[in-house]
Order: sequence, then C-alpha cells, then structure tokens
Amino acid sequence: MATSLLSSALSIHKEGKSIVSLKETSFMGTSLSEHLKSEFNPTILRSKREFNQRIGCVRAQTAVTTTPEVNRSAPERKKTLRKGSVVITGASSGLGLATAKALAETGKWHVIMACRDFLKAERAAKSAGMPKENYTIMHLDLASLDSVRQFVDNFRQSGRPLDALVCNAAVYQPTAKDPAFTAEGFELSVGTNHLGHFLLSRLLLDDLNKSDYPSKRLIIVGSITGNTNTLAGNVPPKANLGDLRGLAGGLNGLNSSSMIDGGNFDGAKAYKDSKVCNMLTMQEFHRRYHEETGITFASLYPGCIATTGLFREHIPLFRLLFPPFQKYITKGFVSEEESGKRLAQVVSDPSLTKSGVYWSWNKDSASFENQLSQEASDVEKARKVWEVSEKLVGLA
Ligand code: LMG
Ligand code: NDP
Ligand code: PMR
Repeated sequence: MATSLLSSALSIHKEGKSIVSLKETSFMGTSLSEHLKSEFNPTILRSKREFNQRIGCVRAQTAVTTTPEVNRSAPERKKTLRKGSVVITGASSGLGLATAKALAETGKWHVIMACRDFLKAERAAKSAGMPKENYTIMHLDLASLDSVRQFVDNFRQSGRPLDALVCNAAVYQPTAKDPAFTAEGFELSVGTNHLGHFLLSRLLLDDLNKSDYPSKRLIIVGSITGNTNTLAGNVPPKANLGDLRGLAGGLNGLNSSSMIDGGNFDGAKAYKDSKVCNMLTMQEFHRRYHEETGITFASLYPGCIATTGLFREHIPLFRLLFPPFQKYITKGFVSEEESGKRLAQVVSDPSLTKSGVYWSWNKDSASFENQLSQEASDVEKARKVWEVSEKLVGLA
C-alpha cells in the first residue's frame, strides 16, 4: 500500500507540475515518512484526558495506565462501545447526506442531521433509506448566529451526548455579481461556511468534552481549491486572506469590504477563502485544545464530488461539463457515495484518530495525510482568524 500511495502521490505531482509551475514541491502528495508518522499512538494523551476527567480539572500530570477503549480487541469493544452520537451540518444533500447514510447504516451511530430545510432533510433521509431509529433532524441555519445558538440549546435539551461534530454545510456563489449577507450582515459564503461553523464548534466543544466516548472528533470539511500548493488551487480566483482587514471590518460591504482581504467581491474567491478559514480553524482548535481534551481535530478534502448541489448556482454549461471534466480529464472525480464513506472514516475509523491532520485519498481510495498550502497552514494567520472571528460572533 505504501508503494502505491507514494507512486500515486508522485504521479499527481508530475501532472501538477506539467500544467502550472508551482513553488511548493508538496503538491497533493506526502512523503512516506510523513505517512508513517501518522501511525496511531494515542495512549499517553488519551490516558491523560481520562485522568483529567476523573479529577475534573486540567493540569500537567503523569500518564496513568488505563487501556484506551479504542485499542481493545474488536469483540471486546463491541460489548462496551455504546452507539455514537454525531452532529452533521448540511446533511440534507451531497457529502453530508452520504456521510449521514454511511454512518447510520453501520448501526453504530445516531446521526443528528443539522439542516436549514427540515422537510428537504426528511425527504432526503427517507429516500436514501436511512434507518429511522438512527437519525434525528434538527433545525440549524448557519447563516444566522441566533439559529446556531438556538440549535445548541435544542441539542442540549435533547439530552443526547455529543461524540463527534462534522462541520460540512457550505454555500458557493460563483456567479453572484454582488454579495449576499447573513442575518448579522456578514458576506454569505464566509458567514455561513466559516463564521456559523466557528460559533457552532466553539459552543459545542464543551459538549464534546463532556462525552465519555472513547474517540471524540471535531471534523471541518476543507478543500483542494483553498490550497494554492495544488493545481486546482491555482485556478483563478485564488484563495488569499491577505491581512484580514475585511474580516476585521465585519465583511459587511458597507464600511468594510465584503471580502476577507479587503478586495472587491468575488463569490468564487469568497468560497475558497472560507475553506482556508475552515482549515486554519481546525489547526487552531488542535493547538489550543487537543492536548487538554484528547479530542481529535481534523479536516479533509473528500475528492471532487462534481454532482452535488454545491454547483447549483453555476451556469448550466458548467454543471453539464464539470462532472465529465473531473471524471475523464483531472480524474479527481468521486461519487457522493464514495465521498460519504471517506468522511465517515474520518468520523469513526479507529486508525484515523490523529489530530491536526488534513486528510486526502489517493486514487485507490487509501487515506493519507496531505500537506496544506503555506497560507492554510500559517500559524499566525490561524491565530488571527480565530481572534477576529471570536469578536465577530460575540465570543470575545
Ligand atoms: C472564475 O473563472 C470566474 O471568474 C468566477 O466568477 C468563478 O466562476 C470561478 O472557480 C469559479 O471561475 C476562473 C476560470 C474561468 O479561470 C480559469 O479556469 C483559468 C484557467 C484558464 C484555463 C483555460 C483553459 C480553457 C480550456 C478549457 C478546457 C478545460 C480542459 C482543460 C484540460 C484539457 C486537457 C486536454 O475560466 C474558465 O473556467 C474557463 C474554462 C472553463 C472550464 C470549466 C471547467 C469545467 C468544464 C471544462 C470543460 C472542458 C471540456 C470537458 C469535456 C469533457 C468531455 C469528456
Ligand atoms: P451540497 O450543496 O450538496 O451540500 C451543502 C449542504 O449545506 C446542503 O445540505 C445545504 O442545505 C447546507 N447548507 C447550506 N447553507 C446552509 C445554512 N445556512 N445552514 C445550514 N445548512 C446549510 O454541497 P456538497 O455536499 O458538495 O458540500 C459539502 C461540503 O463539501 C462543503 O463543505 C464543501 O465545501 C465541501 N467540498 C465539496 C466538494 C465538491 O466537489 N462538491 C469538494 C471539496 C469540498 P440545503 O440542502 O438546504 O441547500
Ligand atoms: Mg477545478 C487536478 C485537477 C483539478 C482538481 C482536483 C479540481 C477540483 N480542479 C482541477 C483542475 C481544474 N479545475 C482546471 C485545470 C480548471 C480550469 C479549466 C478547473 C476549473 C474549475 C472551475 C471553474 N474547477 C472548479 C471550478 C469551480 O467552479 C469549482 C470551484 O472552484 O468551486 C469552488 C471547481 C473545483 N475544482 C475541483 C474541485 C474540488 C472544485 C470544487 C469544489 C470545492 O473546492 O469545493
């Protein structure tokens, strides 16, 4: 597997270089040693967290020697592992729905589908054939911070534990001439994809922390198009957060730009910028909370799922040609079903517990730790995005 993984990374690398010249040599691939580093060994951190929970406070201490539940043999785990409880935003279509279905069908998960359109979600779950007892639909409109707070209250009242949170919902407005805005007046793509999820995940961190599930995870969906160390990330307009002056100004298009970098509105760029924020947020969570809580924070590029509703606002010609282009020319195409299995792995596979990782899959659908672009892994920018965002959503 290691050889095929490496050769595929190399071949993609070559393809990338032949079309555009890229400064970074890490294009879409990763080295074997990096892959090997990903091997799972959470014993010490996990034990530390269990200890933290028992004594109810967080401070440096020596590791205790309990056996991590996740490392037990399969039959033993079956006996002790309760059904997991996972919240997935935007589970009414595309990747979110496919992931909800993949997890619900295992019988090991109860999926809370956090959706803005309740009826659409219900119809989608039914027509996907999801077992009724394995999902619940709850209203969440990420384009309204009140709705995010209301969702968190409702979720808490449901009494369910939170074992995993998947920030998946997104909007993409490639053809919009002018910006649209969220309830609080933030440009819609960054407001929904980043700020809505930022508040949601910050509030639900507490709930994740309280869960007694052996492997708790917070997953934020990223993308190749936000990473300028790839060919896809070099298709204009390119993601670029600049010095965050637009974000700091509130992205309101009135006394500040609607774009994070302070530039003129461009819907495709706003989407890609929002994905950079998603990937930076995941890493900042990791740096701030992984060691203390044991929670796994991860992001991923699920592949190009060219048939989803994400492209609903693109011109008809694009929608017609994009899937065959991705299937036969870039070969980056994945079906909704396949992408759902990938994200489901990141939620529940015992081998994908490493925190701070941006996962991708090679052409044999084997997962590997991918390299983020310079901007999407910029520590200082991650901290600034975090701090500015917490002001905007009213946490600071
Ligand atoms: C921006 O433009 C818009 O400004 C913005 O508003 C938003 O829509 C954004 O990301 C979305 O796009 C960016 C884009 C506009 O710029 C580029 O793509 C720059 C690169 C320019 C390269 C032009 C090459 C033109 C050739 C197109 C054919 C593609 C095949 C390439 C590989 C050939 C190898 C044999 O420009 C465009 O998007 C124009 C190009 C349109 C491409 C749309 C991609 C999907 C459709 C591709 C169809 C190709 C035919 C496939 C048919 C398959 C049949 C088997
Ligand atoms: P879809 O449009 O099919 O799914 C997006 C989901 O987000 C829908 O369920 C949509 O709800 C929901 N949503 C949108 N706005 C809101 C809101 N304000 N509040 C709550 N939910 C909302 O697209 P995909 O499945 O393709 O996208 C899923 C994720 O995958 C996104 O994060 C995207 O960035 C990412 N991604 C997608 C790729 C692709 O090739 N498609 C590639 C890389 C990443 P509704 O059904 O009501 O519209
Ligand atoms: Mg892109 C390896 C090549 C590759 C991959 C994996 C993608 C993924 N794209 C690739 C190449 C190209 N694309 C090339 C060469 C072009 C110019 C013809 C191209 C164009 C293109 C457009 C116009 N691609 C697009 C668009 C979109 O509107 C999509 C987008 O940027 O949405 C933000 C898109 C995408 N290409 C992808 C992926 C995964 C997307 C969509 C989604 C996303 O990031 O969420």
